[in-house]
Amino acid sequence: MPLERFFLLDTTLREGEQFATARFTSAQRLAVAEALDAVGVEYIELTSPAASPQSARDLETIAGRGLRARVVTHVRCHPDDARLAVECGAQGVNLLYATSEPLRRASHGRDLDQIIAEAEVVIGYLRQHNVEIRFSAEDTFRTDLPALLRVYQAVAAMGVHRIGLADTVGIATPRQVYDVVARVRAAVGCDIEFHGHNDAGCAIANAFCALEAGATHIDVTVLGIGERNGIASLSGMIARLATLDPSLVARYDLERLPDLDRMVADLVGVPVPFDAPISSPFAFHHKAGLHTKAVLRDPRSYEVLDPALFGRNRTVAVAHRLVGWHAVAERARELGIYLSETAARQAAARIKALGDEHELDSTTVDEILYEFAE
Ligand code: HCA
Ligand code: CU
Repeated sequence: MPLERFFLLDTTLREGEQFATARFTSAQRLAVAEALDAVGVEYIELTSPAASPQSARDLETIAGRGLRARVVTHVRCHPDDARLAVECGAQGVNLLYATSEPLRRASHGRDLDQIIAEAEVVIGYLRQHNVEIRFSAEDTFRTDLPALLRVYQAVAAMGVHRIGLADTVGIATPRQVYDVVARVRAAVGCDIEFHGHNDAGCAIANAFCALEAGATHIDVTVLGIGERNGIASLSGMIARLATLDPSLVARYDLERLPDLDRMVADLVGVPVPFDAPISSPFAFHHKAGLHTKAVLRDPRSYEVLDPALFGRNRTVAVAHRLVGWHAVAERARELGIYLSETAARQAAARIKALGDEHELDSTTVDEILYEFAE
């Protein structure tokens, strides 16, 4: 059954470098690779060594570092690039060839027979070297299914370890991903990788459906950074899986995720997004009275993820006019003050009235609580 055997391939150092504000120095590339390795992702994908001389040197350094993760590089399906990848010591080579009609026209102009013939040369070369080989059809979801299956079956017969499905333009729907992956799953025996962009906000949902349909490898980046608005995020994918069953992600060092997200956010000069699963400053923050009442009684009422799993704490907001008396009483307890229910209700009423007048801060609220102390 799917979900039991899956691998995360982090491509922050390839797809992530394609993010508008990303430019990692060699030292930063190494630091990101080591941080990813410490979290425990199974694969780390690096920019093609053909991209620039420093990219080739960085691949050599990181692939030679003895990380637990497999270090793979992402290259065009071209003999020169494949050779360079092998020479730099990559442990895996992720080949890419555009198969959709719009991209074939705008990009390389080859037909399917030519694509398959060129793939055979490159895959034949790589098979003589000790590397994991993946072949991905760029823009999979705008490629017609018979053409797609033909390409995948051809490269599977050439002995690739994995084929890749890429939602390059972020157009696929979760159901479509499920259906296409299931069709591909039935047609080839090798592993299946999914790479999904977030243009329509479906990257994580699509990646999850791919897993449900039998994909084995999911591409992610830290915070989801990548071309345009990026792909599925590492923390998002982990959150998605952990809500089903924390044991699915128990092999990762989850407490490192918030730091890793902050580190990459700093490197590319953005804040950790407010809607980032796990790492958002507000991911475990509760505000409205109804929510705080229930969550203080039983965290599972409004939390599907235990913040402690990720080394985070729950926070309960009191300095606002939506506050409820339970939250007020809890804040008083934190301050070492005892408030009866009546006093807590009165304090809450005062906070609400003040909150109608202006913004509140926690110092003001604490002062009110001290006033009501018995
Ligand atoms: C791109 C390439 C890619 C490749 C994905 C893959 C995409 O930058 O256009 O190798 O599977 O989204 O198609 O990132
Ligand atoms: Cu991509």
